[in-house]
Amino acid sequence: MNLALKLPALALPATSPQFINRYNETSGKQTLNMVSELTEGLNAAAASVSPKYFYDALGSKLFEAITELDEYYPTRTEAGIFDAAHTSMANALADAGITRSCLIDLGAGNCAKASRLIPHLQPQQYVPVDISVGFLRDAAEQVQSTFPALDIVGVGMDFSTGMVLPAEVQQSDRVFFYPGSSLGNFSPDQALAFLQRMVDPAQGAARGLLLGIDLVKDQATLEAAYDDALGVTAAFNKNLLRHINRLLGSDFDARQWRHLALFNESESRIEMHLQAQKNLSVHWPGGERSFRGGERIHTENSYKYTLASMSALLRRAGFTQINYWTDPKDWFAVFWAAV
Ligand code: AVI
Repeated sequence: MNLALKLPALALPATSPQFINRYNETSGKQTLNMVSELTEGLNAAAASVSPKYFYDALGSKLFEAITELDEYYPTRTEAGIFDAAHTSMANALADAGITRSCLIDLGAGNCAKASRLIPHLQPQQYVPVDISVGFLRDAAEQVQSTFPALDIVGVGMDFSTGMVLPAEVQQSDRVFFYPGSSLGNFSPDQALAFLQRMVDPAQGAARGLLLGIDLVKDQATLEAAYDDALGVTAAFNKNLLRHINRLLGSDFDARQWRHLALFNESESRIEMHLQAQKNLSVHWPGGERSFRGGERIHTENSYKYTLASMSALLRRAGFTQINYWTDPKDWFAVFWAAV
């Protein structure tokens, strides 16, 4: 049965989605914030850069390529779980009394993952949210042409700092959708605060959450996923230096840096670093930093959870009913958490 045909909307002509932009990438304040965040991280004794700087135009393409790699199992494993369990997921929403859901897609990107779920969950409203405003606008138009009667409100905003949504977003039956194990790029404390903002009635006001989470597994599988044979993840990591050069006017030379990906078992996280291959100096207007050969810049953490540790985190955040679905190898889980 083609479930898309069950949507009442197909009988109606396509309209344009609403779009509300709360994010201005090029505002002077935003630029100043980025410069001070970057220089603070680069000047720290243990240098670090936020992983959000991976995602310039080339970085986003490299990430898309990563998701196609043999070694990078999370994307295809999660897709398999959604394919196998979408009916059970729709039932979980119904069991929680959520009948006219507002599906809020955090970091929606091209909206592809939600588009595959919409026929099954049949939301009343779909709200893709992202900071890549132009890209999101096009993606929302595309979803609207696939589901012409669906009420779509695209929102350009940085949801990592606050979860207050525009008034146009339906207040009732809000279900957040946060796939891809993106929560793993926050520290557990940051993840907890993020989930708490989601359930806060004055902010996200979530009734439920569908969350994709990568699980702890053997070290070799984890490290290969972040250090692939083709070197795509290495290019993704080094591209950060090109992006910083553009933002800061610095003179990083990507050829002088080596990509490292290590599983830190005690912290239960993959760490990505860039390691200086020799003694070198980097300069930018108003500053500079010397690195000894072997010294590193910490560029990303990707935390891996167990079913028990993620269930506990969701409970601490205020979710009460928790279910999950996994793949046959228990490599990845999709959690359903209701308030
Ligand atoms: C976006 N995020 C969930 C990815 C991850 O697996 O932590 C980013 C990534 N970094 C290297 N490969 C993929």
